[in-house]
Amino acid sequence: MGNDWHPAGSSLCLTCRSQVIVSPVPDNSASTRRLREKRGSGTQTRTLSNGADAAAGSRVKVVGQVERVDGRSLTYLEFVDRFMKPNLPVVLTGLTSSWRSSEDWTLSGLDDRHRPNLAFFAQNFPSPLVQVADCSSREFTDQKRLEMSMQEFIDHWVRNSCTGLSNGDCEASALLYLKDWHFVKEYPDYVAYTTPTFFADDWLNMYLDSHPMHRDPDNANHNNEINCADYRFVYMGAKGTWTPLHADVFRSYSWSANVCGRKLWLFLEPSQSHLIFDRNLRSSVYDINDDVSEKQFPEFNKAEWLECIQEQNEIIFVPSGWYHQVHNLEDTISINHNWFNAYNLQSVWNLLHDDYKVAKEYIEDIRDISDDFEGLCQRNLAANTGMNLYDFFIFLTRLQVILFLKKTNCAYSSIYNSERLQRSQKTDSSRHAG
Ligand SMILES: O=C(O)CCC(=O)C(=O)O
Ligand SMILES: [Fe+2]
Repeated sequence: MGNDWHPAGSSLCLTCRSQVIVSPVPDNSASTRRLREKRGSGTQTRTLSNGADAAAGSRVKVVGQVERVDGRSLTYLEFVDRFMKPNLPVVLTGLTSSWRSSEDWTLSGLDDRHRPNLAFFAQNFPSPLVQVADCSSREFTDQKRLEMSMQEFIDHWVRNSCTGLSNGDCEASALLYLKDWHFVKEYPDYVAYTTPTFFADDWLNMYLDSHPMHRDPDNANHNNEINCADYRFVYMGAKGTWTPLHADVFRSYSWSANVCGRKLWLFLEPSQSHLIFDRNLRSSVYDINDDVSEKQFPEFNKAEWLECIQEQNEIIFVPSGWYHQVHNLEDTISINHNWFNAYNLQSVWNLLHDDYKVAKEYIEDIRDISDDFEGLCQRNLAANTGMNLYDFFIFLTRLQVILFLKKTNCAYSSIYNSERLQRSQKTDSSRHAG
């Protein structure tokens, strides 16, 4: 969809994963409490987290479950033919048994179910600043983001944990969800997991290991160029934390592995995306379990959802452009990557092209008085979508070189680094000479 638009100047983190919408909308979401599930003739309701009931009127029509396949008996070509090429979700089992994260990051609990080893995180990964979503406050099209240290986040989690309290009397306090933590970048020497072969053809993170996706000329930090952010994340949240309805950044694929805990996913296929938008195709539903206004979103009730409960050690493949909403049904840690490759590059281009048209329309009224209208469009496009048309063409050009060198077994990053070194030495010596 090309409707993911923030007004220029909004502070979208370029490596946040969700690509969400548009102009400010009033915060009318009473966050998720109850999922109404209509099957056949009856409507079932299911409690998702502690708290009040969802207002009547919300209807989530679940028409099927996501397929589950044992990843150990699936070949790469089968994965491509059955899921990646046709752009269909799947849950893969049996792929995480050797991961260090499964061992270090969890404590064993009842019935072989593990729970997060929070003390391990506080001790071993004392990140000074992590991004945390406050699941009960909406800010534009996403949850309100806060920054805090890992220790503060863990302290909050422990203080508010219901585990072990017989009266269920939890402190009424914000449900905080650590999201988009660039774990691999921050702790490159700690190998928490290996990317399963099915998801290894990843042009996005391969590129970002040596280049930034977008460089704002007003804000360039050339010295730091090599430390470009990536789309490899860890998510950690207590039972009840959740992620609002969205499609992923750049219309990338994502994969998400539960190191421990369980998640409920609701998926909507791309051909139905228009059903969750308002009449002007400007804003989309934030929380599908909310009392979605029929007046604002007249077609919402027609949407047909696929559901999946993802267990510990299972990996879900999220195809391009599928809207999804996610709820942690237990205290959960997951590893999530976004990526694209030849199979979904067309979707990335379609999104960029659509967003470019929206960017232009948005400032059409100042075209005549702008010195550099096209430049402004590209700047806004990058601010809202994470890259602009120039970034995309540069990406494609460099990518060909990277893929060629990879094929011929040359280490691209060492060539790139030595070039950079030579360039900076030249700049240094001319600076000294001057
Ligand atoms: O686990 C979550 O809360 C959200 C994950 C997600 O949206 C994704 O992996 O694409
Ligand atoms: Fe997502």
